Amino acid sequence: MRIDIITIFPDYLAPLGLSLVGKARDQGLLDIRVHDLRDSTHDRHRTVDDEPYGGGPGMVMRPEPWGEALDAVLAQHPDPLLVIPTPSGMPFTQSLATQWSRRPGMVIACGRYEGIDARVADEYAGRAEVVPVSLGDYVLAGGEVAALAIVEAVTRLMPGVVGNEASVTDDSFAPGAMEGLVEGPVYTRPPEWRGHVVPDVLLSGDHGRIAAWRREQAERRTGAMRPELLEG
Ligand code: JDQ
Repeated sequence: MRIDIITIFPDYLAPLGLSLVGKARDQGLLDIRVHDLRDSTHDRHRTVDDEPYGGGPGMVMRPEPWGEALDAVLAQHPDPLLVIPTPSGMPFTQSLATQWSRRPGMVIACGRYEGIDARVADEYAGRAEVVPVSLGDYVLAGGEVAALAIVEAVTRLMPGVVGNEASVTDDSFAPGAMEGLVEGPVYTRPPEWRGHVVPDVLLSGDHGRIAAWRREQAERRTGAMRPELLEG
């Protein structure tokens, strides 16, 4: 999979050299390229922002550097997907992560300030699948943290990136795992730690009782933490 990330803070993406993602890159399963948006500016101050039309606080990212950077990068994608993190986007879900893990690649445009001039998304909608996405209902300072989360969620689902297939498909939100429930508690050794014990049932070896107990725990926790998931 080929992933291009465009940002004014390339160093923010340094963690993509670590852990699972870093290993997948070393193995050649993943080709991640981080681009500095300022390399697509042509004024002496490498300006990427300007005042918002209509007034108001903050600054908006100018369309011209985005146009130059995206033209170059999208030309290298046979089936282009342009992901734009923004608080006003559609929720980024496990379902999107699964769909995107089956694609040849994606381009992630990381904005800063109050976001990117809206004409950039309009321009590329004719040439790419443009998807504005939100990680959740809170406001980050820019798209970089969202890009890290998206890359990690997508790439861990690629064949060969995680050795243990069951640990991927059994996740809380994986389609078909415990449909619509969050995961219950998990335990490892020792059987007692600082007076806290592992529930007896997990040591019983009775796989039927264990499965039933886990389901009940998942339902209990879903009701406590995510009651909206139990509607319907
Ligand atoms: C950008 C900002 C005020 C945007 C600039 C680019 N889920 C999620 N939360 N926040 C973001 C995504 C996000 C993504 C990209 C971003 C925030 N900002 C800051 C500030 C209005 C709009």
